[in-house]
Amino acid sequence: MSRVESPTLRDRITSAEDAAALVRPGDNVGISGFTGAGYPKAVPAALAARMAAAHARGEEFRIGLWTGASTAPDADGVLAEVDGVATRLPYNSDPVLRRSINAGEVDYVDAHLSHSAQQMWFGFYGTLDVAIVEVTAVLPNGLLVPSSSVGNNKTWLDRAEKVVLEVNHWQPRAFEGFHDIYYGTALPPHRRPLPLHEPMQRIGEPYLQVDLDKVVAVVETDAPDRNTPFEPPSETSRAIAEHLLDFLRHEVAAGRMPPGLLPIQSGVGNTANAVLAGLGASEFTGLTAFTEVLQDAMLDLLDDGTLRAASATSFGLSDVGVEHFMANINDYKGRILLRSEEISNHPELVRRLGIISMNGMIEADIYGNVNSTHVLGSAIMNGIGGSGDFARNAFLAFFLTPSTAKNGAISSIVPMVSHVDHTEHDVHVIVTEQGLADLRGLSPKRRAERVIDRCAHPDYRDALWDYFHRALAARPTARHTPHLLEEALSWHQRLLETGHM
Ligand code: 0RQ
Repeated sequence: MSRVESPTLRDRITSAEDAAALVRPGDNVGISGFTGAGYPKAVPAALAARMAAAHARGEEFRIGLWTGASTAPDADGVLAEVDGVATRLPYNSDPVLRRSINAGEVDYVDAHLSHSAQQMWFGFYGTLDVAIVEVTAVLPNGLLVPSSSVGNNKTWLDRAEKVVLEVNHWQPRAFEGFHDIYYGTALPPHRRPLPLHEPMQRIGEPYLQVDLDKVVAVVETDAPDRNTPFEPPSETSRAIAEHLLDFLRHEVAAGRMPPGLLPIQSGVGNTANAVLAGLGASEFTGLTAFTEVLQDAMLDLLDDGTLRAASATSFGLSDVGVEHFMANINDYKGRILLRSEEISNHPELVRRLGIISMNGMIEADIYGNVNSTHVLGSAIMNGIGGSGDFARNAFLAFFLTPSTAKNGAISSIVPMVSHVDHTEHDVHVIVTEQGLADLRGLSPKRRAERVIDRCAHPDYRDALWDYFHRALAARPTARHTPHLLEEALSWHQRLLETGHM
């Protein structure tokens, strides 16, 4: 049975190929999708086929591609493979597209996720020609039941000149009621405080709205989200989790946090997943999450009562996680809310709710600056994503990493990061499997001592102490944040020369 219940839109049901034909070379195209959930499954591939045919004829066919965050091989990947992406924002983790970005062939705008919608409204990105948005169903009155992510869909639907809807029968129809879409945002100087005081408060509506006159095509699909399997927690990630949990216990004992903690935000990836698993095995219970992505471990926490409820903008589940969610969907109703990313990541809300943020990183320097995005200062890994939205405004901002990368060939603690995403002012606690450095209230020199002592791997500790002491001795008039600039950079350069990178 068709899920397109609006008679007006039922008349516009068409094939993915016909829908893709509505996109023109040079268009800016805003698609749904966030961490492999809720992206359009059919039109991007059909568009890629058109692009390949155009390129074979010697014609240029590339687009500006805007999303919620990362998508999947059958969205970002297929378009990148045919060299169909000219510009991309605000976040990518697709390996094929990453290669094109790092080869200098794609202009990538790596933006704070909470900024992406408003920067579009401000007009910073130009016009949005086409939105291609996956939904679960279209109601008789034209309201849209969102799917497994919300991301920037509200903004893309609002602002695009033409809209293509993909109605995916694979998404559970019972998704209706899992979303809270806030339509009260305004541009400065007309902004008002966001009326959200609790992580699970509803401030919007369960549906996305679209001007039916703009909908040029509706495509029905039945295809799964891309589901990334998680590795079981390693010894390293378990040690990171243990340090972090001990610290939270300490904060509760010191009276700086209630026993039920404050709402948690967790980044994606295996380390973050291990921390959540550690929380599940701990004595903490009745917590809430105000986060971006609900990965498998969050479902486990909801199941065992560690988490009472979770607000996010997207799922990011493995096959097993999806199966479990679908089989028990009604038990999660009212305990999971998906919001637009401009709300899930909103600095005002992160500050008001007092979030505990926990994000991965590539490297940190001894003074507490964090690089989340670049290898050797130049090649992008993924992007800043929501890590800046949360860390900058969090009650407590953790950054987590194994103390070494590439099988021990590289220290994740360095004299000076090769790229800065989170400055020393935004980073509260650094955690590696070696230990945890609480940097709150410390001057740069005291931070350096603590980071080297607690977080660096023993193989690199002496070299870091040596650097710090020589930097301190080098210039008696520059001892606030002592550095030996050339040497700090050559630390990274050395890795290049030894062939590890
Ligand atoms: O690369 O797969 O090629 O070997 O970085 O590293 O150890 O698997 O760690 O999955 O936790 O990701 C920062 C990338 C960490 C992630 C980052 C290489 C390493 C490997 C991945 P290979 P791991 P994780 C909410 C929050 C920014 C966005 C964010 C991230 C790869 O956490 O993208 O926080 N964060 N969003 O080998 C060279 C080092 C390295 C290194 C790791 N020191 N030097 N390479 N790597 N450390 C979610 C969203 O916003 C959507």
